[in-house]
Amino acid sequence: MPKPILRRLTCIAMAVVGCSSANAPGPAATDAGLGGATANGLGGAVGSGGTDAPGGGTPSGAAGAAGGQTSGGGRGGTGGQDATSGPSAGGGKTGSGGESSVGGTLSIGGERATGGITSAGGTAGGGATAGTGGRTGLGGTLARDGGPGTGGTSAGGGVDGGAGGSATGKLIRNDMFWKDTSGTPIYSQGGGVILVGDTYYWYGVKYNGAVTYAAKPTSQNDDTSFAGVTIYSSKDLAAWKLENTVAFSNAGSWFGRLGVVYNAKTKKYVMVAQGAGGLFFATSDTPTGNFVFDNVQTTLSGIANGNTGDQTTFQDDDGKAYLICSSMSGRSNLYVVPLRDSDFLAIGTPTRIFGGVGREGNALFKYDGHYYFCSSDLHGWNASHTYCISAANILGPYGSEFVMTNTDADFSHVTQTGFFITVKGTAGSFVIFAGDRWSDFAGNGLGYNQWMPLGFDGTSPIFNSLSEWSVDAAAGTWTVGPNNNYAANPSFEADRVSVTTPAGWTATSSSNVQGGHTGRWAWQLAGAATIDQQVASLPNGTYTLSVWAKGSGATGAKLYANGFGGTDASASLAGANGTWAVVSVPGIAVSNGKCRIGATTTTGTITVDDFVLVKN
Ligand SMILES: [Ca+2]
Repeated sequence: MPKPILRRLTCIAMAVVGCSSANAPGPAATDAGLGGATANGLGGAVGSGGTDAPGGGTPSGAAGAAGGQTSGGGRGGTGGQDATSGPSAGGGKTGSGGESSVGGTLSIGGERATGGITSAGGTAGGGATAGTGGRTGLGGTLARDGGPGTGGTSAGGGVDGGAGGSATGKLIRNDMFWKDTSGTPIYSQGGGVILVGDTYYWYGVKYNGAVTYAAKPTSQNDDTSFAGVTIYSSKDLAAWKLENTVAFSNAGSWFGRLGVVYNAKTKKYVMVAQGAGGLFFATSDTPTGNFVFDNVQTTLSGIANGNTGDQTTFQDDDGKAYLICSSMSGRSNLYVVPLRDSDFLAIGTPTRIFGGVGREGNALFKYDGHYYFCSSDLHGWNASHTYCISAANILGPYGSEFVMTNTDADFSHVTQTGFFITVKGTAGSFVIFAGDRWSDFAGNGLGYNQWMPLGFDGTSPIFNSLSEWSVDAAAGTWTVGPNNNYAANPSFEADRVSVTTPAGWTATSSSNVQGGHTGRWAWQLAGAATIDQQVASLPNGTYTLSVWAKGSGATGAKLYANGFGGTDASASLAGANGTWAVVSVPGIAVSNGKCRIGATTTTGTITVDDFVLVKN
């Protein structure tokens, strides 16, 4: 069973971090050169904010504008380019620091304030002088990571330092079907991303069943027939352009689990996949070209049972490329397999790095000199927590297996380990966990691609189960998104089987039932029953809680929030009938960084799904 304890401990630690003072740049809100209390005011070209001038609703500091002494950036405010926050300026709740903005010495970062590019844990922006580290200064309360050294020199936030700076960040929204730049759904499963120059290329498989499910995500299918390998490009990791779809006439009955690596000797991009009954190789002169079939290895010597379970590719900084895989049939052996050095068109000698229990969804990333081999349980198309082993050398020896922190609370945001992207920028680096949600074949919710940022506690990776976050690929930083849903496992899709306590929740007298508002599952309370979860690590502020519900005779039913530092809040669910309807509890003023959310009833039955706890 999942153990949410780890997640909570981590969140508590994050919340404590969030309480310390910070030094994020504050938006400069002025009105035609004078800091007035004007909503929606625009800062003058060289205006100075006046004393006590509050920022307007959506103020924009103009170039050169200086925030007033105690001016507060308004919600949504944007610091102007080169703006200088005043000594006590407060960043707006979702304010963004300007590109070269400098945080004032006593400034307080907004709860989701975003530091400017050059102030991400840098010299004056995030925690240099006050020593609070970039993590609260730039990234907001929940933000983590940003890489070692992002925190200021005297800051406490070195290792976990500034998540920060995202003046140009782009939102990643999970739990939905992604669209490419032309508005067409992105069909890419079981693939990988490589970086060529300043452009990321994303390869994955388009299955015909994925098209069917995205068009009507109400019941899963088993149509794994191969439509092609899609190739998308992006410079910001958020907007993806479809460059090509490559079909292979000899793909076979199963084609998938592919990766692309570049061989400098042959100057070829090499695609490695499961296909045509073995290990399938194809090449292209360019990252987006029509990859041409080269060969299939049908028997892989040195790998138990002669072929791979799941697999991905990994290319190290020295250019060497590897197949990352488990063995077929039981999948109880894990391997790092060098590809043939001369052309990458065959495998070399496998090194068995782990064994004894079945693992799949195998993928590897490198961070701060350590290699992390991650994998999942044998849950078929369903979600799993994420197992991890790490080593200083890619061929090992690897240490003891552990479950990646937070991945047990909602089974890796209802995904299976897919692949990883290491984002290196001007202000830091971090790793994206690119999870595969095989919802087309498992029916477990919306969307195929769920990407979450990883943080680190020393050499221990920490999973941040976010539904929305902002990535700044150029800076190598990230922040929590303004519409992030803070509830874990909100749609009850993590548990693929019948349970009486769902992952991430506590429950009495209830169980999951099939037929969700979204996905396969919902949660049903019968008689005197309750389901709830403690959400920690919440930035203080006002929240709205909502849930979809239907029911019968549930006269005492209610949706509730408590333990958030204010008066308990609730809304009746007693009116729920046989049709799904949404009920909300607005105005939850969180002042202690946490909130318990749930639903309860005393009579009848009520079925709930799709909890959302979002900051206003
Ligand atoms: Ca559901």
